[in-house]
Amino acid sequence: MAQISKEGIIEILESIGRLLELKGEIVFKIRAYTNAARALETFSGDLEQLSKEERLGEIDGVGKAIAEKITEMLETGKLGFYERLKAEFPAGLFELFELQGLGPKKIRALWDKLGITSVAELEAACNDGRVATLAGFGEKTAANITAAIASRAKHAGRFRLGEIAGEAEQMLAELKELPEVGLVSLAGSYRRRKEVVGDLDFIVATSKPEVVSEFFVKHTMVESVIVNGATKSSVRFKSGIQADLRVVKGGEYPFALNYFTGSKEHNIVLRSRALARGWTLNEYRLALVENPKTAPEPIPPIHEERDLYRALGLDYIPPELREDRGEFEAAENHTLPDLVEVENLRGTFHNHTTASDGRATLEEMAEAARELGLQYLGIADHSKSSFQAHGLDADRLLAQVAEIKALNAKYDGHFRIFSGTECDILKDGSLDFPDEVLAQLDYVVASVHAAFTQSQAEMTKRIIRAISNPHVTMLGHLTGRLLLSRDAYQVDVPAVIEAAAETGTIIELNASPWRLDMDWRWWPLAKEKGVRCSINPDAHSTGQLQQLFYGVGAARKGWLTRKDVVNCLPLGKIEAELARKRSRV
Ligand code: DGT
Ligand code: CA
Ligand code: CA
Ligand code: ZN
Repeated sequence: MAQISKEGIIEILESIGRLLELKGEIVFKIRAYTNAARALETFSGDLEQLSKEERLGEIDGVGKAIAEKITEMLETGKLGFYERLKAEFPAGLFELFELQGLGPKKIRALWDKLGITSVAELEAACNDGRVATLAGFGEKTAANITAAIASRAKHAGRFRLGEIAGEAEQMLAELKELPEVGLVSLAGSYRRRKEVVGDLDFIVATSKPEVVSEFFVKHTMVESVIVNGATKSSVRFKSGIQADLRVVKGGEYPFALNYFTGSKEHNIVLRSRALARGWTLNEYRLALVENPKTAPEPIPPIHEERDLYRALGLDYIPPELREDRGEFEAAENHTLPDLVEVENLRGTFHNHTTASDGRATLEEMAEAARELGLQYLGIADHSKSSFQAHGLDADRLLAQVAEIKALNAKYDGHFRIFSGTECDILKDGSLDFPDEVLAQLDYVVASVHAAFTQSQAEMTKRIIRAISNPHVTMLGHLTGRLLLSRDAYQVDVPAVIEAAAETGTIIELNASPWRLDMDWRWWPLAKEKGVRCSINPDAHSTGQLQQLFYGVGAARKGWLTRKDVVNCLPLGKIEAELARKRSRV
């Protein structure tokens, strides 16, 4: 038996061709491999037999050297030459070949000139304009690459929560409207508000499963149907995300909802708590264990999820906390936090206007915030070092301060705009504006926007130096990550949290669905150290103010209450909070 299929061999030959081109080898050497791959595609004979008879070279397009390599692959399933060749390149570079329209020559140029060795780095270089200005590339190529990266991510099977929330909520709302539907909910990672979601899980209680399933699979939002069954249907929405619909009977609903909300880790603990009482818990019901060793407790009636938790000796655990990260102990001891809600927010900081890279004017942003029912809006346009985002210099910033003052006079205390800046943290941790300028603002967000490749020690020192400045009210997007796109830079998060606690600096929870940074996993530590959070939409348009919704989801996952979130403070109290650090000695 051959150790490898013909398709496998063709793939390796093609890869070799690409790698040789990447290496800058002469054309005929490259052609030898691509031609051999073409030849094998149309060859219908028995490769193994031919190899045994040492007659592979008789195939048109396969020379002696490549015939030997094919034999090696047939016999061992591998090719030493290929393994050695691959080892000459950084591993991440191979992902770049998955991007449509990007060949070895361009990849070589990106690697040589910009040091790009991964899709994430390439996306960042497209975003900050480095690709467009590279010789032989230009705006159009950069835009094509950005589109190719987006389409690859779309099919990679993971989605930022904010990318698919529109489809999820629309389907949910329409299912709710159906007369045949009794109860309906989204479950899974979406309900738990994970920052990245694999697929959507809808749970419906109905006595007419066919009607509901039919509605689901025939919806205009559906691109293709994967499974169309009586109790379970799966489809792919236009965004590319898969959505599962599970149809259950009314009595099964709390169990199905609970099971499919997860997380898996949370479910495992719930099940073992049930077992300890002599019960088995699954996605449909709670039942008595068969042949119990001791007499089981009677099962109380369960009408909703809350009843299930109570039966298992627990306070109701909100979906965002169901990650088996301490929620069981707290639910047993009645110490679960009263989680922050969207309705608790009174204002927001870190928003951009047309003065830097936003799409709405100051006044448009203020009006949109008022419409959302907020009492105040913080403006924090970029500072001058973020030139690609049209960062403001001191003159333009102070002109904006005056403009805000005039607008505030008009609002006459009913609403307030706070003057701020998103001040760049420079390489050495100094700030993009001198203290005299910062002192004229209501608050300052300090963020890292360049020199991401510093060592962890340097980056940590840089950020801590920046937040040690008494004018820095809050730290913007702590790690710089762009979900599914750019990794966080190296930074010692606990050390920064410690420094924020010591200096009285607020840490931002950047609510952009691309960021959700600082990550929810760190907030319990920040809270323990007494660091407060500001949920900031980082809005670059009026619509993006609603990103606050994702921020609240992440804050809830981080166990935060309204007391931990400064922008739950009303106008009249928030001013003192903003001034608190500056007035410390
Ligand atoms: P995702 O879709 O990858 O973002 O994450 P989830 O949590 O939505 O996972 P999914 O859709 O595969 O399954 C939904 C829930 O169903 C999951 O959170 C817990 C439950 N579940 C699925 N498979 C298992 C399993 O093997 N064991 C247990 N205990 N629960 C499971
Ligand atoms: Ca899911
Ligand atoms: Ca699923
Ligand atoms: Zn920023």
